[in-house]
Formats: sequence, C-alpha cells, structure tokens
Amino acid sequence: MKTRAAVAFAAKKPLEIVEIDVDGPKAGEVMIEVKATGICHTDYYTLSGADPEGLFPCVLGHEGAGIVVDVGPGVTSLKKGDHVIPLYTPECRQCKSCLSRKTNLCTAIRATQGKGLMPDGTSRFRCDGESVLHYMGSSTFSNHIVVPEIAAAKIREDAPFDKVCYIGCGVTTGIGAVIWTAKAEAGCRAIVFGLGGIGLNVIQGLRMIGAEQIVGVDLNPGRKEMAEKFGMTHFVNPSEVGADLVPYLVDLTGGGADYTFDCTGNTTVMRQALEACHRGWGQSIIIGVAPAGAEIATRPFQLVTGRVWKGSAFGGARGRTDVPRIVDWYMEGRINIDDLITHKLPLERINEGFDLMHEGKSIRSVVEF
Ligand code: NAD
Ligand code: AHE
Ligand code: ZN
Repeated sequence: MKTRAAVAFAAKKPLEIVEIDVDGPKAGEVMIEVKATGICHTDYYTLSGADPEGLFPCVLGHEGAGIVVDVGPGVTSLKKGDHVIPLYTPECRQCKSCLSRKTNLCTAIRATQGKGLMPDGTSRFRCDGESVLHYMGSSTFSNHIVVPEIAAAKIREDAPFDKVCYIGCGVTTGIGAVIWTAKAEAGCRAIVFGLGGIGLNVIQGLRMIGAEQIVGVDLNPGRKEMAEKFGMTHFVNPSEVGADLVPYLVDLTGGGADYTFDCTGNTTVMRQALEACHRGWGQSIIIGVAPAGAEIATRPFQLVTGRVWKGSAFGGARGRTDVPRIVDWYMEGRINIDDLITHKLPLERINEGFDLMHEGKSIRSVVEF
C-alpha cells in the first residue's frame, strides 16, 4: 500500500515528505497506522550522522502511537483496531535478557533492528522502487509502519494519541530512569543535568517518588520555569558557576547527590554528574546518547570511593508490561504530559520541529498525521 512519510535520504539533510510503499505484515508482525509522533533528540542525533547505526535512506521516528490496521499470520496478542505504542525496546518474554529479570534490553530482534531491517532481514518500505530502511524498529515518521508483535504495547482506547505518543520514548525514559534504573527512594537528593524532553520527565519521576531536593542544571535559562512547575527545587546555570560547577553542586546538596542523571549526551557533563555524587553511595545514571567515538573519563578514585556509574535505556521499562501502566498514570492525572508538548505540527512541517529543538524553544514537538 501507499503511505506518507518523512524520509531521511541522507545524513544532515532535511527530511523529505514523500509517498512511499509499505508492504503488509509478515508472520508475527502487525501494521500500525501511526496517528502521532514526538520528535526526540535521538532522531536528530541519528540524522546528524553521529550514530554508528545511522543508515540511510531511512524513516526516522521512534516515539509514536497509533492503531493496528492489519495483522500477519500467527499474531496472537494484538488484533485490528487495537490502540498501540510501538516499542524500540521490545519485550519478547522469552530471550535470555527478558528471562533474566535483570534488564529490559530484550535481544530477540536487536541485531536486525540495528541494521534497519525487520527480523527476516528485509525492509517493508520502498520509495520509487528502492528499499528504504526502518529505524529503531519503529519509524514513526511514516503514517503506516510494520513492526513485530513483540514490539507494540497495547494501550487503552480512551488515551489521546497526540499526548501518549510521548510515552513511546521521553516520558518512559525519564520517569523509568528514576523508578526502575536508580530505584530512587523518598527523601533523596538528586541532580538532573539537561532539562529537555527527557530531563523534565526525570524531574517529574523524582517528584513522584518524594525526592527531598531536585537540582536542575541547564545552560538554557528558559528551562527554569517549566522545571520548577515539574518539581525542581534549585536551578543552576553552569555558565554562571564556571569551572567550579562540581564543588558548587556538592556543596548545594550537602556533600553530593544520592542520584544524578545525565540527560545531555555530553561526555564532560557525564563526568560532572558522576563527580557530583555523594561519596560512598551516590549513583550517576547516564541517559544521554553520545556520538560514535566519544568516551567517558573520571579518576578511578571516584569509583573506588563508592560512586556508581549506571546507564539507562528506555528507563529500564519492559515495554509491553510497563507502557500501558504509564498510560494509565497519565489518564489518572498522576503524571503531566500536556505541558511538555509545546508544539504541534503537521507532517509537512516536521523539519521545523528539529529547528525548534536546536533553538531551545520546544520541549517536545508532536507531529500529527
Ligand atoms: P533535548 O534537546 O530536549 O534536551 C537537552 C537539554 O540539555 C537542553 O535543555 C539543553 O539546553 C541541555 N544541555 C545541553 N548541553 C548542556 C550542558 N553542557 N550542560 C547543561 N545542559 C545542557 O533532548 P532530549 O530529547 O531531552 O534528550 C536528551 C538526551 O537523552 C539526548 O542525548 C538523547 O539522545 C538521549 N535519550 C536517551 C534515551 C535512553 O533511552 N537512554 C532516550 C531518549 C533520549
Ligand atoms: N545506535 C545508537 C544507540 C543509541 C542508544 O543508546 N539508544 C537508546 C535509546 S535512545 C531513545 O531516544 C537505547 O535504547 N539503547 C539501547 C540499544 O539497544 O540501542 C548508538 O549510539 O550506537
Ligand atoms: Zn527517544
């Protein structure tokens, strides 16, 4: 069938809105009509050419919501008409990783997903007869996509697509990093570096669990007001503090934070986040994605003295299990998504969403089909 998509034909080039062909679902796959998609910094990261798995031409986008419109043979857990959120971290419940209960990083389809292909090693997308690659197993910048059944979370039908699409990445990543990766406890002190679409959700996760102190760090002073609305207690602009940022933050948190979160993808910030942790027990969670070739460094002494470096992908969430719960939290008014969606755009204007992100004007732009 034909559908409309924003195609990335090459790195560093604007997306082009074109009609493409999408093949129907094969065994174990479903076709989803995407109703809305957010634009995450990771989409920009891959488009920038910095992602070692960035392959072109492809259809970017990984933060969507929509309706199942077709199912392939053997699909048992989904049916036509189901409302779903595609999962870039699937949950097969059978692989070594899923069965370990130690990680959310399901390995069932990761190898082909990283090559922009479906599990059978082929793509379902074509443009003018040429194959176009999938992205993060999602490609939500296309109005119709095909994903494996294990990579779609069924959600309640009264949830608005233009809001809950954000649960497909940013909301789950931020809140999940607090509750599933850090397992932060009430009364803790935390520092969040980078108050964008992810960091503000870390802040709302910290408020949910009852953190005592929530310090936000961002170069953009325009982030302060929104972060305070979401629970930030102290704002720090590194450009005003200068080279003494780490001692300043250690002092502000009474000896260092119990938990810090990098939501910038900047390796200098990652080091600052680790070193701003409390001696003996502070944990620093890396959420930000850094370019190919980038490396993190610190004095080993920082770890010898009890600080812990951890990473978090999709907030440690098990998608098919946890995403429907987060949708419920939103529908019950327990989390705020609406205020973080600062811009709505039609597909034709998707490139403006990337501009707004660079200019620091948007938190999340959502594209509606
Ligand atoms: P964003 O562009 O909305 O926000 C980034 C924020 O960081 C901005 O407010 C910016 O001003 C701030 N910032 C940049 N450099 C800074 C510095 N040196 N010091 C302090 N603040 C600084 O991006 P986002 O969508 O929130 O994504 C944040 C990061 O998280 C990206 O690297 C993205 O790729 C990554 N990410 C990771 C996961 C995961 O599962 N691990 C999921 C989603 C996004
Ligand atoms: N191809 C990239 C991977 C970047 C990365 O770490 N992605 C996160 C999700 S970011 C969502 O906005 C993730 O889930 N990682 C686990 C995984 O299996 O990819 C690179 O840099 O190589
Ligand atoms: Zn993302």
